[in-house]
Amino acid sequence: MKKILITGALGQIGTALTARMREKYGTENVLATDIHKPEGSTVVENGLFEYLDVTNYTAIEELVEKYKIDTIIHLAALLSAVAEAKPQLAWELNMGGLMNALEVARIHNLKFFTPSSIGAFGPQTPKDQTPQVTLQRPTTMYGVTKVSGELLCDYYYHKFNVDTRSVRFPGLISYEALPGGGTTDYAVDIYYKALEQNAYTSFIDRGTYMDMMYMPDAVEAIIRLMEAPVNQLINRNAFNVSAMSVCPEDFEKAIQKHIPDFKLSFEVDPVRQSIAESWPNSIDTTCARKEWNFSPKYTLERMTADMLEKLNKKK
Ligand code: AKB
Repeated sequence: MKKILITGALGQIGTALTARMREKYGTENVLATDIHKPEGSTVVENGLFEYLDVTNYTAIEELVEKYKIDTIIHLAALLSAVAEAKPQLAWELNMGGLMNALEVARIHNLKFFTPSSIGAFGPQTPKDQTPQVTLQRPTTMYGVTKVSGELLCDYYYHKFNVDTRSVRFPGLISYEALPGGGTTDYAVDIYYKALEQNAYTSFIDRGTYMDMMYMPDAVEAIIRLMEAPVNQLINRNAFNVSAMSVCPEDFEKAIQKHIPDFKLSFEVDPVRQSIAESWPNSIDTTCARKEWNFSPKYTLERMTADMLEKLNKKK
């Protein structure tokens, strides 16, 4: 029986993943944790929840012992735009938290997942169909922590035999919880504003391509990778995963099929634009598809129809 501890469970991925894992593995087998405890949150109210500051090693260990945890899903981290504004805090949280969680996993022999990101690539990385193994010299603090995190997970696997697994997530689009301070956030915001105002002003410039994926595919990817037999995984660094390579005008066209008078305009944020330009246009997901059967279901069109329907219901 799995006993899973999720850190950063109130974040964009955590909110959707906690709900799905509770459904799949049983509410009593999934412990959601976060540094916040908002009233009325489904993550807090629909199952086990504990306050956890991941920079506190002892606090993680106490929860692992108390709930007899066998798997850690470590999601607590600052995203790219916030990390660029607060680089020291980003290092402290993204690396300090990861190191603590990995150490607990080593000592208690736990299975381990933490996400990397397309942010782990940099301007010298091949831009199109970026390979699984390639040059990684990111120019953002977020990217520095993500590439270091990938290496640290590799180290714990090779040196201590900790079963670490990871994916490089692209921009994730979801309706359950908002992303907190990423470069790809425009791709979530655009749907909210399309319904509220029939218009959106994008902080990412026209023609800027980045990889994206709908949250149900991201959640399914985590579960599939975690359930893949050990001997099936050839690559141990974070797997490239993505469902689409898109620019703001692609969202505009997809939304206009449902809201014909939707208007897209641009007011580019230089910080997030330069982060976006340092990332790939599209990444190659062959290894994930071959080694653990990654197969996203949502195209841009299908995702757009579902996002608009789900957000309309929330109104
Ligand atoms: C961000 O934009 O920072 C994240 C990511 C791609 O890792 N969504």
